[in-house]
Amino acid sequence: MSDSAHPTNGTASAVEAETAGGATTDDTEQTTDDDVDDGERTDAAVTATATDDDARYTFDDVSVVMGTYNEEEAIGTVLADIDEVTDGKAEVVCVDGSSDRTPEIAREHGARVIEQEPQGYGVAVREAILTPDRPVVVTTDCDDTYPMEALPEFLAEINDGADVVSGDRLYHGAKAMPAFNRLGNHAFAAIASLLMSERVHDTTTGMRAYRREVVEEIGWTENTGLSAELLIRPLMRGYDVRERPIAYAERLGETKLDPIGGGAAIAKSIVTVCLEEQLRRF
Ligand SMILES: Nc1nc2c(ncn2[C@@H]2O[C@H](COP(=O)(O)OP(=O)(O)O)[C@@H](O)[C@H]2O)c(=O)[nH]1
Ligand SMILES: [Mg+2]
Repeated sequence: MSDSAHPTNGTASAVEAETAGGATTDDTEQTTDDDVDDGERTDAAVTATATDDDARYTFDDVSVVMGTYNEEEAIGTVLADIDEVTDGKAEVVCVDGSSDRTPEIAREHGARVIEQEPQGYGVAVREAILTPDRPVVVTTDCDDTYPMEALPEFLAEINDGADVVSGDRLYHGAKAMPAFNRLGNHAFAAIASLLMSERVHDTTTGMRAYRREVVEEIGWTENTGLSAELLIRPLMRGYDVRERPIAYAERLGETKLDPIGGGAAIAKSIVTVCLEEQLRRF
């Protein structure tokens, strides 16, 4: 396990994955220089790995999804970046609750817009991850904080066998993040690591790539805490979850998360989800 790209691998219990779609190969080798997957995963989970050159996913297999809530300042930049980095190939899905011009701008950029009353981050993002039928789903926030330039690296990790690739904002210091949030995020990672007996570094990041089977096979329960749940449940079920350092930029527009109420909700989600997953093992 190297420091520069700390992988987060599950403990290989109770894996429920079924075989993947187009990229399934017979090649079950998933070794990388820092992948410490300990080899007890089921055959089905292991065959969900795209490691054969002919079966590698491209951006034609990727959907980038996000909740959008009054993000007219940022959405043009975010969608233009995705377009540029993926050469226009990635599909974009926005679950939108805006009262400003966000959905119009999204449509102008060719995104698919699903309208939904604003009910919180997790309600929007759950809809967003379950909507596409492409084999790789990438989440991001629509606030220009996340580096779309990292999409090729995330896709490469999926092609290398990862089930979930999670962007770790704290590795590089996250100086653009408000200090209170940064402190909170370090605390969330510490609590989750203790409860899982597995070191994680950033539980609430909004930028991750998932094999579609992972998002479909797990039942998601959290709202504000969905981001943490999306890391914890796959990891505790033995999926190959890898954290990768990413840059994090200052937000365009206003945050939609109340730091205190939202932080408390996230802490509660982390404890609840970790305990549920521990109990599930018995
Ligand atoms: N559709 C929808 N999107 C939301 C809602 N709440 C937050 N979002 C979006 O979810 C993403 C994360 O919210 P954000 O304000 O960036 O949270 P922060 O990163 O914790 O500051 C942004 O793209 C928001 O526009 C909501 O109730 N409905
Ligand atoms: Mg954000």
